[in-house]
Amino acid sequence: MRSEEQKIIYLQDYKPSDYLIPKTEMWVDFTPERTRITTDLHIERQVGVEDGTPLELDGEHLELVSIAIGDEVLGAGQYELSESGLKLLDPPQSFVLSTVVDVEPEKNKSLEGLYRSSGNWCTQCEAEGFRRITYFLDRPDVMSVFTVKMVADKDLAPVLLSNGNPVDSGEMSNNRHFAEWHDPHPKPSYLFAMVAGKLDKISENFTTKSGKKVDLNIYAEPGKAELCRYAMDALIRSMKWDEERFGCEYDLDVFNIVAVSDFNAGAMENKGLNIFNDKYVLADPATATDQDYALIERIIAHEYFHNYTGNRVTCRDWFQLCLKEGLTVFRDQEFSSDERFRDVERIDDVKGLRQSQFVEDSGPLAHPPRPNQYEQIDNFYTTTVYEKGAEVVRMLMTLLGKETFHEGVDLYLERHDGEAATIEQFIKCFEDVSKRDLSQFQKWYTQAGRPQVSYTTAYDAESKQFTLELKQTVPATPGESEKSPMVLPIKFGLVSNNGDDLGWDSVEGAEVRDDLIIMDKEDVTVQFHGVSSAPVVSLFREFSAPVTIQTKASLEEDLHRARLDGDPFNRWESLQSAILNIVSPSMAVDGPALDLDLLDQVASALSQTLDSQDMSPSFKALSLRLPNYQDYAQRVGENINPDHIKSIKRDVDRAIAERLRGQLVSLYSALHLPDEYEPNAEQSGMRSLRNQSLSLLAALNDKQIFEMVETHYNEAQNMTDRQAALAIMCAYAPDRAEPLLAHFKENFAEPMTVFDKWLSLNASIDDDRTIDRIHSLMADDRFSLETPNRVYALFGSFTQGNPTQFAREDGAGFDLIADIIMHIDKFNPQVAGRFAVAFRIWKNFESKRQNAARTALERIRDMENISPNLSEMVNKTLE
Ligand code: 0A1
Ligand code: ZN
Repeated sequence: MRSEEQKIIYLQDYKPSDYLIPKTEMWVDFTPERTRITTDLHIERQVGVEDGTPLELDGEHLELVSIAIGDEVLGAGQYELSESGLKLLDPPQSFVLSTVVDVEPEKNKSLEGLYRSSGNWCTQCEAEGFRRITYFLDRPDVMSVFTVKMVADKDLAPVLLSNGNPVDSGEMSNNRHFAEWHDPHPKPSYLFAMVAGKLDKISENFTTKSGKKVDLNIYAEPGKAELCRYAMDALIRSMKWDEERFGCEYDLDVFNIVAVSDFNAGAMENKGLNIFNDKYVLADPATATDQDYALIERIIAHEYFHNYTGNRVTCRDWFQLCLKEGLTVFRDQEFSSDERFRDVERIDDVKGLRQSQFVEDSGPLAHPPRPNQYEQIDNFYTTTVYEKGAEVVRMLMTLLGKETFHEGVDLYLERHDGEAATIEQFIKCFEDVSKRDLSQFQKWYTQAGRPQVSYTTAYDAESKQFTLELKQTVPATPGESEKSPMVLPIKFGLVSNNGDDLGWDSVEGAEVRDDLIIMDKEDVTVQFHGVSSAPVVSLFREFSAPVTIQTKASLEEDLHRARLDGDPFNRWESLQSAILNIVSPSMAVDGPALDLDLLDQVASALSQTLDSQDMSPSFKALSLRLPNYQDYAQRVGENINPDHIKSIKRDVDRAIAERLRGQLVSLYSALHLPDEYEPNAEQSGMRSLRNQSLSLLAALNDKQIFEMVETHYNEAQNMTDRQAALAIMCAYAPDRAEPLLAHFKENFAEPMTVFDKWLSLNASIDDDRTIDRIHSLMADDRFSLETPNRVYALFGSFTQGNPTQFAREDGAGFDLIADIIMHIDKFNPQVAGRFAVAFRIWKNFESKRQNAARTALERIRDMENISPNLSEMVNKTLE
């Protein structure tokens, strides 16, 4: 039952606020029982707004102690209180509103607003958490200059932090002390933050390009500060990179990061005081994998980059979320590409996009990067807003060229500095610098779904003419049946027999600039004149637009590109697509048997890549990651039986492993790493290649190989190798994994970040006893459904990494997740809403599994007192 009809918020209803709050002063008094917050809001009515217009401040879960305007205490009749806020009935034109409220952070398990994590107080205000701290106009286009004085017991909270610069601190009576912070940059309330508690820190400093010294501190729970060294290194590199690549210089005297162990999301870009989920900060070689290090680097950079793209220029309203998120993800991707191997980063990013955003786009939750309606904004922190948003920015760069693109970003940051902007204003900056009409391009922000592209080619040897016919269609998505063609920047090459790109004398039919075709219609025929021999066309190099290519290339063409394409992305892509094309007829439940002989040719192309002197170990490792379950499932599309897909995948992996056995064994044995562990791209690529070789060998299901895996585990000198060995065993030999899992728990799983790895490994095992196993893991003393990291580790790994058990035919996997979601929804609706995403693929299953999933979803939908977050997700999924 829907608890009440949800209110839908529409973009077209946006209206600027009647009142603004240019200045905010807060006094925050922390005690174990409650926190008392006294706030002075300096409020101004906007010019043109009528006298007598009421002011509606947001406020939730607040206990109002007193309220006054200036010296006048307000009485009943002057304001109205409700569950969602406080309404001043007839406020003056310009005034100071003083409120005193009490909140109870100890009881706040939603992890929004002010809450306690391991005894420390901290806040999370994006998107609408500030209203749980005090009454305010909690919307991003109301920006205020904040001054915050924090008071607490010296022993309970020796550290007191807020945004901006520290301006004062001192001792008080009764063992109490205070700290005052002032942030000179006007900011929306979602960027507000406070932390009070017992924390250790590491410190460094950074001198900006104009010579300003900035103090950098990373705080963590006592005893964990030394684990923040890599995060500090990543922060310093990010600050430097942002100056060099985007000209963005840090703008406060201090930059603080705090790592907390209870956090719904990854991290938060609060001005001058980033708060992080500690799994994205804490690392040492014994507890973190190479992948963890890379993620830490990315997320530290991402939050730091928000200082300009998000904080200095923020969003006018929450519909514009991808204005800050898409652009900032693009920036963090570029950072990693500059710091590591660009080609490998690109492939990894595209793999991630396909695994999450493509699935979202093809299901009931599809929406454009800039949606035009929502019920709960928390549900819109999606992969479409973030990752597709980043792809759209990348296409702008491809379309305009790097130089003009950067001029556009410079203009945007200058023109809108200190403002709350829109996508239209962003695009306008690029139109102004490029003098190009980008109105059609803007559809990427407003239209959901992914273009499907097909093509044909013809070469006429006599006239030396090469013809490329391209067609795009955008499939309907929920609520959007009519779609118009998108602008597709297609990076391409005409690959000759020997792998060189062929040139041409002239071209007609479309705008073609060097290696770029700009396709802006449904159908385009491009004629290249003067092409000296028949080419194999390589389209969407570097994955230059987020589309799906529908045309099935011949095996010969795929393998030609896999061997010789000058673009590493398409080399990698063509090998993957060769496998999927061979396998796809057999993927239907009643399809023909797999033609294993065809895989010989794939194996030989792969073997050539592995032998190549030109390719890096990380690229080779990526090539060895054969298409995974999700890749197969996306090919099948509908009527999916996960058991069938899994068994086909196993056959393919085994067939290729058999053909490459000798080479894989020698790759594994011959690669020697330096004694000292470094989490850099070079070393991690080498480890990845060894681990990937071993993983593919394990598909042989051979005792000798499993012994190699055991040795790999026992001799591992770092968490990357240890976890890899364990993951291989869990995937290929669950029985042999048991003693290793026990050993791992006994000897390594002391820090919670490693305990979480252990939980994930357990939940990934494809075995009918896994659900029972999960129940017993939940009984572990260290497990708690109230800590998001535990929940993500155990159940995220189950729903994402164990498709056969999550989507069991008897529905037990769906039921388990439904129970967990319903339980969590009672105290943390954000996390419950996020977990409901696991069901977005339910209509793709065969009918038995579909029915089981529907029953589970309906059970959630009908629960009593369902939160608005979860209700929106489940209803949309069921629609
Ligand atoms: N803005 C942060 C992530 C974030 C998103 C949503 C949150 O609550 C609904 C909290 C944090 C980022 O992009 O890093
Ligand atoms: Zn972000």
